Amino acid sequence: MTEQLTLPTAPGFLWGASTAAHQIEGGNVNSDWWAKEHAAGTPCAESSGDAVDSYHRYPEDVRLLADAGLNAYRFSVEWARVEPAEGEISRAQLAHYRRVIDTCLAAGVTPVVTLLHFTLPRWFAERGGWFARDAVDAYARYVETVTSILDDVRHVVTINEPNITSMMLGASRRSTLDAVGLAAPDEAASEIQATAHRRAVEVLRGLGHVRAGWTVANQVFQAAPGAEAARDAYAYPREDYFLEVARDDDFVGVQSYLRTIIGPDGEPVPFGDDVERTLTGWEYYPQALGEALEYTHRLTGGVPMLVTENGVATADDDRRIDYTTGALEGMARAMSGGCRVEGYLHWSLLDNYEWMSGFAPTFGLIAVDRTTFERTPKPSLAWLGKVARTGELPG
Ligand code: GCO
Repeated sequence: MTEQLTLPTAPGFLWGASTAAHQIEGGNVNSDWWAKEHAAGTPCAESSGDAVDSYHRYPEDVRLLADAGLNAYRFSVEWARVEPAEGEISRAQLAHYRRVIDTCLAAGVTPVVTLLHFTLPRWFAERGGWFARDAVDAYARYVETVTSILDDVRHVVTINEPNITSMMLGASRRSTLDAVGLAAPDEAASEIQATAHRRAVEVLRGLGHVRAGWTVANQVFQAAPGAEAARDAYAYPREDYFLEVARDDDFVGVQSYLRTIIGPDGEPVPFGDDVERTLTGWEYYPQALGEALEYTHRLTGGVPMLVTENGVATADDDRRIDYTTGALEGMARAMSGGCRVEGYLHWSLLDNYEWMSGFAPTFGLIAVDRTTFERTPKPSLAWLGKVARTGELPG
């Protein structure tokens, strides 16, 4: 029996794709990640270099997205560009990001603006990053600065995946730098980011027209038989804490790719050799999104959700369509079960720089030639646009 699943359609629902500045713009030389990529013994496979030159080519990127029938674009503002030295604001860079917003609006695309997507200005990182005495004030000042370009913007993400940042900081503080995985988070960093987030929400709400939230990397923690308590203990500092903070927000960004099974020893259970893996080495598990939405709904007590990332690293675009079909089926079921979801933003619009893994894992709906920067939409882009227009999953 085929189940009849209905999905909402554009324009009432946000259907689009996500990116992040460091991963697509290129030349982000004043950021801590650029420094990390270029440090002796760097764990990064390669430099982000020119990335995919979206800093200059964003009009084409937005046009391709809009032409496919999508109506939302999530991108990030790069703090290291807007405030290249402490207290020194670049009006030209603010104007650049305002042009990105204007380009979206002119194309009928709703901009979803992330204020901080992992990368920090070097000056901020060098004085201790989130652990510096006045880190929250410095971040709040940056947020206030960016408000000057947020006219007509309705969706703002304050901090992307603070839970992953806390895990990265947890790993580095125990001097197992870059053993990122799901390391025990630095709980001080979690609290500082929560404080910074609340300050940003307050500033953004002051504008009157902005709805603010943060995004949480959802790992769909599952318990192996008998490991329920171990699962809960593992999940709390890595995920639940951040969802609890989101209870007071206007929306919460759900970012979902995979699941993690926790064994009775309280550690993730490695998956077997028979499991299909993606180019990031993750289990191919499209059901993750529906489960992540239901979990987030429960933990936040029903705060509206925006899928701010969901996708798969694969060189086979048919697998991307298959994965996304499974994910959207899960989303449709979650919605019919009472989850309030306001949009689906696929990760990613473009093949891009995947942090330590470099350019090899391709998540994009659009391929990019690394030498000429020529964009070539994959079939999945038109496919997602059709889903957005019709609310139907073909096949
Ligand atoms: C993250 C990000 C993205 C990634 C994506 C795929 O969570 O790491 O928000 O920057 O590229 O999740 O790994």
